[in-house]
Amino acid sequence: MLTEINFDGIVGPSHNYAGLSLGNIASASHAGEPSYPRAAALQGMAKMRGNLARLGVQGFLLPLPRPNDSLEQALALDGTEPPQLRAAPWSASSMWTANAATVSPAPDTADGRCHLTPANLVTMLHRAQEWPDTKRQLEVAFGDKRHFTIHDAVPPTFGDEGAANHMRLCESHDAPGVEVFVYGRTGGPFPARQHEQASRLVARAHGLDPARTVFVEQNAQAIAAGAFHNDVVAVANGRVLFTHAEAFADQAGAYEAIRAAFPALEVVEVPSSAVTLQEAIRTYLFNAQLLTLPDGTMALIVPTECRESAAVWGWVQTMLAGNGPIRQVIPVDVKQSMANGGGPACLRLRVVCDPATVDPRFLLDEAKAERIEATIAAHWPEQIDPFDLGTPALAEKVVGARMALLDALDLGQLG
Ligand code: SUG
Repeated sequence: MLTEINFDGIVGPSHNYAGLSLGNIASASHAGEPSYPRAAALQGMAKMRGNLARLGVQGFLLPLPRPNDSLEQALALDGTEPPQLRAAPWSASSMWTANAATVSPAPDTADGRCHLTPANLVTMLHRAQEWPDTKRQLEVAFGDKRHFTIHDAVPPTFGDEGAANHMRLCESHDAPGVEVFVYGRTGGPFPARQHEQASRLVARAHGLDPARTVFVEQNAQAIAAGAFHNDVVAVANGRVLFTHAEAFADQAGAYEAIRAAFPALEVVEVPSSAVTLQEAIRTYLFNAQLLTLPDGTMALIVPTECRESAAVWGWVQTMLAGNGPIRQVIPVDVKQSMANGGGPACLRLRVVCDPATVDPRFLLDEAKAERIEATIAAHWPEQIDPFDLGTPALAEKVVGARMALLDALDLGQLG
């Protein structure tokens, strides 16, 4: 029985605001502020609990080891370096598991296995350190080689940011789907993090059928406005593509190309006259989880920032009054993650598979949620100020906190 499982990243104990992501407006505008790792992780858990109740299944991935000793050494830190270099080995950015990997479910691939390629994230130093540890974790969670193939990351210099620039349309999870890869072109004020050749390489490595694979260019204006990943301006689920009208370089051409491969496509487009690109990026309306509920209707899990925006909430009310495919809009508070540019959709990696083939230690239930929350409450720092980064006292605290979590989940092998 194939089903879609959301694997949310548990927010790590070193969660902080160092302003490391050029082109990510939230990250830049909160740089230097104190962060609240305990609150951040509990917000993430509350989101997971909500979706567990809604869907009956929920997975998670663990924070990666921080501070990253080998990166600290490689950077030859001696106190004279810019603070951003000092902060990079401490980043908790692996919480945004939409950037952990690109996933092609078994019905889409030539060998009938689910393929995962960890994202190399080479554009940003603090993110480029993630993939070897991410791969190690994926190899445990999806270690059953009869059902999963885990690749190496795409070689540099082709930037790959994983599922954040990838969408799947399908009639049902166990039917072959159409995979849409969205890439950017360099030349604007901010980096285009997803390289076209990275997307094409992943599609080849996963053994996708070219007739069911579509490559679409991101709108350069969207990247310039702060849509550093396509999932900030579009999300797909089932037959539905929920998108801002200015998401793609050639909007009509993108719909046409997708429709040619997937005739049942239903587009829910938000016009710029209702929600500007800037407001969409500020509120993260599209960085939403578009879920199919057990009754077959769709719900959109949005950040609470959407409810606070007159333009966005006005559009939502109009949409709900119609008879489109999205029947509910549910706000969740992930403000600590949002302040670093990570909404509800950034925090999850979708894997379509049979839950029985996943290492059960990565699947959530009520008892485990309580155990994780108790560990967070006991061990996660309440607050981190930027000048704490690099101190031995904080290092001891965050290393100990992660170890306590691994112990609580019987995953000490990832230590
Ligand atoms: O890569 N923020 C992340 C946010 C990732 C959001 N993911 C998706 N859209 N799928 C990023 O820019 C900020 C870290 C800092 O500034 O300390 C950061 O890495």
